[in-house]
Amino acid sequence: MNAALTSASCRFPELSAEEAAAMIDAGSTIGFSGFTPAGAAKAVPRALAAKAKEAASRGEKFRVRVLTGASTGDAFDELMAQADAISWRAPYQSSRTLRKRINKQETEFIDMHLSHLPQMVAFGFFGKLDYAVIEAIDVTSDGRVYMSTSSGASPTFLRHAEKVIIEINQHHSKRLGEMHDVAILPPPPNRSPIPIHHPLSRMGAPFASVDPKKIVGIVRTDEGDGVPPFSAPDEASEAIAGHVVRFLIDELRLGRIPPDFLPLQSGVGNVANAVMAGLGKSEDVPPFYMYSEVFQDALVDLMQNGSVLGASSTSLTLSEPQLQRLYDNMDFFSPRIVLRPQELSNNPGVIRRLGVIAINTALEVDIYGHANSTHVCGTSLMNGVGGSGDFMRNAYLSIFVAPSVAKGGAISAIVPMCTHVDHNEHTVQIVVTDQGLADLRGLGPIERANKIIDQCAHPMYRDYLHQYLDTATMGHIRHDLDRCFELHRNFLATGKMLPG
Ligand code: 0RQ
Repeated sequence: MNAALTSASCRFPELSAEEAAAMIDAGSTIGFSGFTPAGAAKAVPRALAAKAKEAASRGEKFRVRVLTGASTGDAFDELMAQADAISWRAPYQSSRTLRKRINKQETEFIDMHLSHLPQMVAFGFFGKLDYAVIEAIDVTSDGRVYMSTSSGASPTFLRHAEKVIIEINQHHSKRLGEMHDVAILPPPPNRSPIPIHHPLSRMGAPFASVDPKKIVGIVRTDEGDGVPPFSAPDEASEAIAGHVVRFLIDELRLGRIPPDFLPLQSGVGNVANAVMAGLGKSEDVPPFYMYSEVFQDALVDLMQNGSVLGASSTSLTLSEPQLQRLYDNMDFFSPRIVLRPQELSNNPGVIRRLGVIAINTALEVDIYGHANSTHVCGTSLMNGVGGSGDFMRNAYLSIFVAPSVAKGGAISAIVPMCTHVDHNEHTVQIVVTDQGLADLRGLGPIERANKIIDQCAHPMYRDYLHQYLDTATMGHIRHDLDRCFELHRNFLATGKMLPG
């Protein structure tokens, strides 16, 4: 370990990643930066994974409790899960190996709304936060931390952790600070109205703050976020995008969306990317703003061609070529993007105030409009609810999209009853599959059911679903409690929801 200068006025101990990992005891709770792979700590998680592997080679276990803003990338969750270094994880993940461990109950996982995370940390619901490990582009001697490609929960981790390690990543543009707008809400009931009246409103500072006495060291890195590029949209995604775009244009014509449009939020994944690209291409959709949590690849082009005027997000989740395009054109992009902590990017009050149009993907939707985003057959975690609930519950328009079938038709996205409910019938307003769109606003349960089956279910499942509805027990909502999970039971028994 040797002392060295970081920024001009600043002197903190310089550590190798291995020295940093050596300080961290098994069982520690660590808040890492990162919201998606964007801005995730890199060197210290890798060194912790190596430490866990080394412990395993001696027949011992080294495991820690991991908090981040949202998911991370292969270089973090995947690597740490492969080394069995994670005993407990919140609030979101999308790693294949970690998912397996969670579903085998080898790792405890707390699936939660992302906007709730900072408050939960602040009030100590996860216990003491031993360390914050935060990627930054710079840190000053008085404790100003200039974060990299995401804000997420890092400002809160920096405030509440007992010890802090900063990964200074020189891969990123030094101008990223121009996009960050950091504020931490005071505890209730002392919260004044949040002064965000427009997606690009600013209310805070370009840096997060930390007590410099807590910084135990700096680790230097030079490494991209490793965000995988999106593959070209498939046929189903294109069809879904077409239905969403036509619907929004109709809403605009009917005056239910104002002429200068409303801010949009869109989830991650290929369907979401296809919808954004479809909206950007449409000549009938006026240029619009994003109020979202993830700024993803499609938006770089859309901003440059003027289809997207500006964006509020908590992360720049961009593949390397798109990120470099942004860095090469910072004079253009910097005034058009605001990166906020997730408590603000996903804040229910702001989302309702701005009238956000939210578009997210579900695994399955039932005939009454409940949506399952997280648990296959009600038991196996896929990724987590992420920010989808923050947006869907509070949006002006809550739109769920999903391909009508998965696994080559073996699974229907439209089912009699969802095996797990993340978003209920009172929240879900519009359901869209490649087959069509069901606008559920103003409809009672049986009207909703018929519309969802006729517009959204794949033709091969429609007869089954109608027959289920027609023969189910009478009530305000009709269900047959013996048969409501028959499709799921068939799938678990035979690998197909319907025989044949
Ligand atoms: O599996 O890749 O093995 O074929 O699920 O499905 O259609 O590729 O869609 O990548 O957008 O993921 C809901 C998981 C959809 C995601 C979910 C299988 C399907 C495929 C993926 P394969 P697709 P996507 C913003 C908001 C919750 C969080 C959220 C998600 C795989 O969108 O995690 O919205 N959402 N956050 O074959 C069994 C079903 C299935 C199914 C699809 N009914 N049963 N498997 N699959 N439907 C982001 C943040 O919060 C950061």
